[in-house]
Amino acid sequence: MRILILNGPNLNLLGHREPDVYGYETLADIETLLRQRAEDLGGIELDFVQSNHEGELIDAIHAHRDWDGIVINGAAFTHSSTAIADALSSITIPAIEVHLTNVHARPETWRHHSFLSPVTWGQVSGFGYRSYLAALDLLYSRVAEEEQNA
Ligand code: CA2
Repeated sequence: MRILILNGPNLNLLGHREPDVYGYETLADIETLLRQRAEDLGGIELDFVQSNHEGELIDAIHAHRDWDGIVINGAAFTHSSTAIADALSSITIPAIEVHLTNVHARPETWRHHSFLSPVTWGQVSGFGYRSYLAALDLLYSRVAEEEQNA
């Protein structure tokens, strides 16, 4: 099983700025936790891509379209990018939208709308780094079940 973990703009700064909002874990810490979890689940192959550029995120979605699933934190592009939404609609594998913070509880109302939610399997929002771990578990469970039923 192969899962892409895709992270959008500014998430490379995680752990270094605004830890009260986004937590103390760096993106490298989250990668380590996900790799441990992937191993516990029986050796899921993970690829990690972070970019501050919309087109590079779209290229990563296209390049992994024959993988088994995508965990995506689109960061601010979540709230603006019809192009990333189109890229997710153009592939057939399931994607889960994740957010460290509960975007619906944030004071900025522009964070309450997601262009990605309508084209993803679902959203995990508000659990810090645990949002990523939950999304990996959910994708694993779905793909493993589909493989068993095939
Ligand atoms: O809660 C999330 O995971 C977000 O996707 C994070 C985005 C924000 O625009 C979304 O509304 C919710 C922001 C990522 C910015 O990352 C930073 C990391 C460290 C310091 C400052 C920003």
